[in-house]
Order: sequence, then structure tokens, then C-alpha cells
Amino acid sequence: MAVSDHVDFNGFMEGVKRRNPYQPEFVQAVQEVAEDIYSFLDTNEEYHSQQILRRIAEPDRVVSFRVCWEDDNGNVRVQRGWRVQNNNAIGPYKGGLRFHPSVTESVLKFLAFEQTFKNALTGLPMGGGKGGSNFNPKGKSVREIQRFCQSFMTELYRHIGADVDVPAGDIGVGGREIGFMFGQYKRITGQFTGVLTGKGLEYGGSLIRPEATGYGAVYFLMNMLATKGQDLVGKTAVISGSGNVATHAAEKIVQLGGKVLTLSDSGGFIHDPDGISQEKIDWVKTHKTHRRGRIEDYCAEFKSATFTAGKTPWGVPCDVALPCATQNELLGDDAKELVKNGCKAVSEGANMPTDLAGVHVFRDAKLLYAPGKAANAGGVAVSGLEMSQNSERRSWKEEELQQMLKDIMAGIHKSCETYGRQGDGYIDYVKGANIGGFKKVADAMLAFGVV
Ligand code: NDP
Ligand code: 2IT
Repeated sequence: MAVSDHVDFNGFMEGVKRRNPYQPEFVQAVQEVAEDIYSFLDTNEEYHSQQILRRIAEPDRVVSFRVCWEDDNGNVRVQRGWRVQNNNAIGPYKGGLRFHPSVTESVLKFLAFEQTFKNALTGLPMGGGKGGSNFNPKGKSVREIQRFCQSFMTELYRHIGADVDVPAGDIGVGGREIGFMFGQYKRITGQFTGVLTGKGLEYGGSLIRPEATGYGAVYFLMNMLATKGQDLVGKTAVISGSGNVATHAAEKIVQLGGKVLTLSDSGGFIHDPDGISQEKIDWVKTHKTHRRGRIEDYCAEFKSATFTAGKTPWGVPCDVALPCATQNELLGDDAKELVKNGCKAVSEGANMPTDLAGVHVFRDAKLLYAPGKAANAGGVAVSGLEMSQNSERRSWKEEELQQMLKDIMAGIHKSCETYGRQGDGYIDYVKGANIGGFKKVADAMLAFGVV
């Protein structure tokens, strides 16, 4: 096939759409990357002739399985589970598990594809994977969650391993669920290995792993602001979500002198003009994670706040915005509203929270805009450090890990600058992250030949 056939972007995307019908999230994630790196492919003819992008956009494998469990009333329940192993060119597959009713093969394929680039950007030897289930943990008892996790692992265990594929948490999967799954893996295999990350500190977990994604997204934001000689002191922040990533992002913003105005969940958002202090964040953490409560209850606890049902917080004027809930939660019109209200920087704690129209708005406005695959890589980076500690059978000190996380986020920022700086000096972080991540994986794949 002639080179010109490979370089036809439209033809490439038509093929992706044809081969992945009914998978809009996956097609969206591939398009966002392909838009950027198509011209970069010209830098090395082998990227074309060896069909590298085409190969990365075809998962190594997608495992789908049935998960049966019994609820507290003795009813048999049937869920679907998946593990998408996208690419292991630079290390074992690595990426989280998501338990949410919206999980489909398309969602997990997009997440595994993104993870491949993100993990490469960290500089650590990790390939890309993702998994999960359409199981809805909301309203389930702890015993039901335990039974589900055990049943899920009873199938998953045969596909993973410390040097094969190392899952972790994501939406609906936190320390408790990792504990249940690790216990079941150990029980089935008789092995105590670093097969999962995000573990408890008593059994091989790493310090700062729970905080790492949110903190990392704020470190990345600081790196972006520093290019303009600015920091977070006195700046207002709008954050979506109220789970692991959102609450830790809020915490770090407060520590660095910023004022957090909003948090949200699937029911709507709260706006607290007095600022969401550390004490209030601690209340949210307990209320959302341990009591599985609703964010609207915040207003009964803290009278300065108001709750807006069924809406996202992007209309609240702010200096910086951090979408930390889920994919496609910030649309083109939301992006226009943020720009109109004077927002200076956006750092994505969630994966693909901004739709393609929104991405174009931010880039056209030349905003400091960090895509999730760069900004939220701190979580998987500390997961990588947890793997290293497990291999060494040691635990590193908190200060060492904090410094490593900061260094890794600064390194990702540097990669984005290297590959994303435009002629007028604007740093296109989307382009930088896509090219930086692609190059490392692509060069490894070239070394292996056609496999
Ligand atoms: P959590 O389960 O801890 O929290 C998820 C939050 O997002 C909750 O507030 C939840 O609201 C909200 N949310 C979830 N789905 C929807 C939806 N469809 N519409 C509106 N709100 C929704 O998850 P995390 O904080 O871990 O994950 C948040 C995002 O960060 C995800 O995109 C995840 O992929 C990404 N991420 C997570 C990492 C990690 O280490 N945990 C690492 C890198 C990225 P409700 O309670 O109402 O469901
Ligand atoms: O999206 C992500 O990077 C995660 N959910 C974390 C993955 C991991 O392996 O720690």
C-alpha cells in the first residue's frame, strides 16, 4: 500500500468507525489522538509502513465474562465483566477497574487506549489496560459488594499477574474493593504478589496512592501556571465530582492557597462561595465514601452553600477548572462559558471529561489546557511506584514518594512542552501529550517487528 493511503486521516477514522460500530467513546478517544499525531507520523516513515497507530488502536485482546453473585435476599444476579488489554509494548498491562452501570466495552476500550499513552508519559514501564463491570455498587450492602468482588476475581485472576497485567481502582472501586479482590486472588492462587495496586498499607500498598491522582492534577496545573509566572494563591477553582480524585484535588488546591467553590456528583453540584475548606472536604470524604451519601446533603451541613440539581458546575465563574467526575461531562457550550467567564486553566482529573467540541474551544482560545492523559497520570504513576516497592519487598517513605510524584508530573509537563510548543509559543498540551506518549510506545513496537 502506498504511503499516501496510510496518511489519509479521514480514511483512517472511517476504518476505526467501521470496525467499532456502536462504540462512540472509543472512536472519540482514537480521533482525539489521531487528529494530533497524523502529521507527526511523517517524522518517521516506519510509523506509517508498520501501521503503528492502527495497531495501537486495536486492543491486544478484550476479555469479556459473566459474573454471577447472590444478593442479600438470595436472588441470583448476573453482571458482565471485562478486561481490555490494549498494549504491553513497554511493560505489563496496567490500569484501573471501574464498577458503574454505564460501563460498556466501548467505555473500557477508550479508557485502555488512553491509558497506553498516559502510562508511557509517566516514564515508568507500564503498558495500557482497563477493566470493570456494569455492576452498580450504589445501594448495595458491604457483603453484596464483597460477594461481587470475589466472583469478579474468580474469573479475572486467570488473565492477570504481577508481570502480566496489574489492575487498580477507578470509579466505584476504592481501597475496600481492592482488598476484597486481592484476598480472593491470594486465596485462589496461593500467591502473595503485587497483582493489584491501591492496596492497603498493611498488605503491600503504597503511601500517597489514594491522594496521588488529585494531587498530581494540581501539580500539573501549577506547572502550567508557572509558564505564565502564576500560582494558585487567591485563585478560585471549580471542581466536578466528589470522589477520590475530586476531593484530593480540592485538598491540594486549598493547601496551595486557592479557594474551591464547587463539587458535584451525578445528582448535581454544590456551590459554596465561602470556599470548601479542609474541614468541609473531610466531611465530603466521609459522607461520600464511607456513608455513600449525596453531595446535596452538604447544604444542610454548611449553610453558605447552594445545590443545583441535574447540572454541572461549569457556569460558576472561576480562575481554574478541574473536571474530576467522568467522561464527556464538559461539553462545547460549557467550554465556551468557562472561556467567556475568564477561566485561565483547565486540568483534567477525570479521563476524557471534555468532549471533542470542548477540546477545540479550549485549544482555539489558547487556554492552559491539560488533557487527562497528562494531568491525571499521578495516580497510575504512584501505582507504578507501588509495583516497584512490591518487587523490592520494601516500603518507601512518604517524603520520597511525594517528591517522586512531583518529579513525574514535572517530567510529563516537560514532554508536553517538547512536543506541544507551537510557533507562537503556545503550549498545546493535548498535542504534546499525544505525541510524547505515542513516540515511546511506537518506538518500542518498531523494535519488536510485526507481532
Ligand atoms: P469515584 O468513584 O471515587 O468518584 C466518582 C465521582 O464522579 C463521584 O462523585 C460520582 O458521583 C461522579 N460520577 C461518576 N459517574 C458519573 C456520571 N456518569 N455523571 C455524573 N457524575 C458521575 O471515582 P474517582 O474519583 O476515582 O474517578 C473519577 C474520574 O477520575 C474518572 O474519570 C476516573 O477514570 C478518573 N481517574 C481516576 C484515577 C484514580 O486513581 N482513582 C486515576 C486517573 C483518573 P456519584 O457518587 O453520584 O456516582
Ligand atoms: O485512569 C487511571 O489512570 C486509573 N484509574 C489508575 C490506574 C492505576 O493503575 O493506578
